This record gives sequence, C-alpha cells and structure tokens, in this order.
Amino acid sequence: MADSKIYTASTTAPVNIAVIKYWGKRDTKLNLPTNSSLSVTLSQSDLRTHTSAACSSIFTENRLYLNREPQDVSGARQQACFRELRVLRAALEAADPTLPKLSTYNVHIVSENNFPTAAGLASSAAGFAALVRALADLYCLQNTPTELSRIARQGSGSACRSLFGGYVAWEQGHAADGSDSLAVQVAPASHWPGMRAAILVVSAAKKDVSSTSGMQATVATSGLFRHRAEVVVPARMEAMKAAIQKRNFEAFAELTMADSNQFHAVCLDTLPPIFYLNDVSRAAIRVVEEINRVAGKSIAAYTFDAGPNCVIYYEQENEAAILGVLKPYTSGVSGWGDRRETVHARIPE
Ligand code: 2P0
Repeated sequence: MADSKIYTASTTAPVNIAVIKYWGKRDTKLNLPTNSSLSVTLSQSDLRTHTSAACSSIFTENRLYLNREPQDVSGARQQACFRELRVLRAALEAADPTLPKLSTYNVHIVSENNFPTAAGLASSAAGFAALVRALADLYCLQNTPTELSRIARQGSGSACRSLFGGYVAWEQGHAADGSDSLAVQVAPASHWPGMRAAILVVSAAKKDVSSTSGMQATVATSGLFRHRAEVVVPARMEAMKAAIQKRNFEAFAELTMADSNQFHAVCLDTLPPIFYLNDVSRAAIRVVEEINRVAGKSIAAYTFDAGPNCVIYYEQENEAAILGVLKPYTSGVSGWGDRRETVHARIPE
C-alpha cells in the first residue's frame, strides 16, 4: 500500500554572535572561509528560529515559508542542504529496507524568527541551522553536530556555529571539498555561567550590503583583509580559546572589541567602502569604552556584525553597573528566559 503518511519534526536553533569574525570566502559555492572564526551562542529563549519540517509522498513540490512568506527553494544554498541531508537519509534506507523512503519525498518547511530578519542579527545563521537540524530529525539521522555543521555551512557560513550552544569555533579547514571546514564546541555555556550578552537594537531595518556580497568585495579589493586573514586571526583564535578556557574576561573583551573594530576597518578598506556602523553604533562604542575606563579594566565588550546593532558581553556581577550606564540609551530593558542571558534594549534612532 502506498505510504501517504505526513512525517514531521520541529526544532529551534539559536543565534550566534562572533567574537572572532568570519569575513571572506576561498570558495563561494561551498562557503569555505578565508579564516577561522569563534562565536558565542545566545540563549534559545531570546533570539532563535523555530522550524518545522514535514515530508510526504503526497507533496508535489518542495516548499519553504519564512515568517509566513513563501521563499524560493530553488536557491543553491537550500538545494545543497536538501541534497546533502537526503544523501544521508538514503544511506540509512539502503541499510534498512523497512524504513520509509523519506529521501524520495518532497518537503514542506515552515520557519519563524523571533527577531528582525537580515538586520545584522545573524538571522541566516539560526535559519539554516534550524533547517538542517529539523530535516536531520525528520530523517532520524544520528550524525553529530560537527558532521551536520558541514551541511549547515553550505546554507550560510555562520550557520555551522549555531548547531552548538556555548563557545564555538569554526575551523576554516584546507581541503578543497570542505570536508574539514567544520564547527566544534570550545566550551559549553555552563563553563562560564556568569557570561551575559545585551543587545542594543539600533535598527531593525534590512542591511544595504548583504554579508555574502560585501565579503567578496572585501576579498577582491582590500589589502588590509589579507593581513587580517593570514596573520591576525590565526593568533587571535588561539588567544581567544585560551581566554575562554581561563574565563579571563579582560582578555576575552579586549580580543572581542579589537576583532570587531578590525572587521569594520576591513569593510572600510573595501572598494567601494562598506559602512555597517552608524552614529548610534559609534555612541555605543564610546559608552562601553567609558565604562571600561571608569572601571579601570575591561568589564564590557562591544561587537558589531554586518549591521549597526550592538552586542555587549559582560559578566553577571557587573550587570547592574553596565545596564545602569546604558539605561539612558535604552527603553524597555527586560529579562528573557530563566538565565536572563540576553537583554534587548532599543537605542532611539
Ligand atoms: C560572523 N558575519 O562571523 C560574521 C561577522 C557577519 C560579520 O557570518 O555568505 O551570513 O551566508 O556564508 O554567514 C555573516 O555572513 O554569510 C557573518 P554567508 P553569513 O558571524
């Protein structure tokens, strides 16, 4: 009898915010980076994508909805994820002929972000991580998160880091087929229970220059970029891993701020120059620099991705002091989740 059952799986994937930034590809099809990167995964309750996947022999086409809007599933990134996951499922079906042939069915996917999409808050990272995790669950795959990171990376580079919680390195790898360009957990969130992140939402608008096109313009035109990828980042990756292992916040903060600043310097060194920071972003930098000057050491660290929104890392013991200083710049600071790991704060335009 024909199998007309609808198989389903649901999952969530969190946003990650890099403290050593990915910017530049050596292979644009496989999303192979020119340097390794390292991120902190934010609390699932704060910024995340929720994704449900279904497949059935009665579905006549693949479909994907993001925030209730139909999306194009014919793109190379989506197709790469579908193809790779189907290959893994087909191998299970070949080993056990009693399994339903899900690898031959079309899929329907429904995703919702609980934060602004494409505003420099790592929406593609959570989005592709959730897509890969949901399909892996639907297909009952037993692959490790590192194995799945090879697939999520092909959806969006930074997505490979969102398959883990805590502190995550994406090791750039050197193989031409990308088989060693994978994410690994450096430490779980529980390793540093006092770590917090506040997000100052400067703007929820979609960014002007996408990361994908911006980083390739940088690779093509920036001289500073080569020095960053070849000399600066390899040393910083090691220093950052050591800072995390030792829970050395000062070292963590100084590396984080330096790497954000160099990433934006490389953007400015691109032709035509790319501006992701705005006046409010620069005001946030000055506030954090002032907090650290008054404290006599780095107790807060700013970082900015491909957009003007500011993420500030700090330790719980300094929360009152830091959020108190930020308060004039924010409205509606609220606690999120049980660990109060992330605070959304809005800086007026
Ligand atoms: C990062 N960003 O490490 C850096 C810092 C933005 C600034 O990863 O083309 O959306 O999909 O591989 O992953 C943004 O780039 O780019 C990014 P694609 P992605 O988080």
